[in-house]
Amino acid sequence: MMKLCGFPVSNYYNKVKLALLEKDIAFQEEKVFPAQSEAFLARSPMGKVPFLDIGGQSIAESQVLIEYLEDAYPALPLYPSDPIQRAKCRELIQFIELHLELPARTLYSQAFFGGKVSDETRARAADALKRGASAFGRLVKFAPYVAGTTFTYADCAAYFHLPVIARASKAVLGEDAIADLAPPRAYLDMMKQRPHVQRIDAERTAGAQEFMEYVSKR
Ligand SMILES: N[C@@H](CCC(=O)N[C@@H](CS)C(=O)NCC(=O)O)C(=O)O
Repeated sequence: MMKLCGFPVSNYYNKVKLALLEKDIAFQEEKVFPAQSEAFLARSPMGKVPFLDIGGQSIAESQVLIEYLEDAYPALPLYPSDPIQRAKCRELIQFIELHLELPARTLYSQAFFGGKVSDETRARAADALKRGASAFGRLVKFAPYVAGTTFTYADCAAYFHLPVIARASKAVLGEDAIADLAPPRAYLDMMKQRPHVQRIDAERTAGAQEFMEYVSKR
C-alpha cells in the first residue's frame, strides 16, 4: 500500500494527507523527519518531507504528489472540471506556496524555534510577504472555499499553510504585517467541520512534542 512519509506537524505533509483522506485513497503513514543522510536523500532528494513511497518508488514535492493522486485516482476529483478553473486553482496553490509560504519560512526559526533572524532576512521577508499578500488577496475567493464554490486541493494547501504564515509574520514582523494574511475565522471554522480536518488537527497536536524534540536535537 502507498505510504505517505513525513511527520504530522508539517504543513506540506498535512496538505497531501488531507487530499488522500478526502479522495478516500487507502494509504499508510511512515513517520520520518527531514534528514540529509544518503539513505534519506535516496528517497527524497532534497531531504524534505512529504514524499510518497509507492512500492519502493518514491516521489517528492507535495504539489507533484497532488497531481499524481489526481491522475491515478480520478474517481473523486478535487480540481474543478473546467480547464481554466483548474488552472486558477493551481495558480492559487502556487501563489500561496511561492509567494507566501516560502518567504514566511525564512522567519520560522525565530517564530517557532527560539532562533533569531537577521535584519536583512526580516526586511526581505516583509517585502516579499507584502507583495505576496496583495497578490493572494486578488486571487482568493473564500466563496466559501478558497478557489470558489467547491472544496479543492487549494483548500488542502490553504488550510494548513495560511495560519502558519500568519503566525510567523505576526511573531517576527508584528501585528500590522498580517492584516491581509490571516484567513477569515469563518473559513477556518467551516474547514474544521470536516472530519478529516479534525483528524489531521488532532494528529498534529499529538505529534507536536516529538517534533520539538527532533528540532532540539538537530
Ligand atoms: N516544496 C516542498 C516543501 C516541503 C518542505 O519545506 N517541507 C519541510 C517540512 S514542512 C521540510 O522537509 N523541511 C526540511 C528542510 O528544509 O530541510 C513541498 O511542497 O513538498
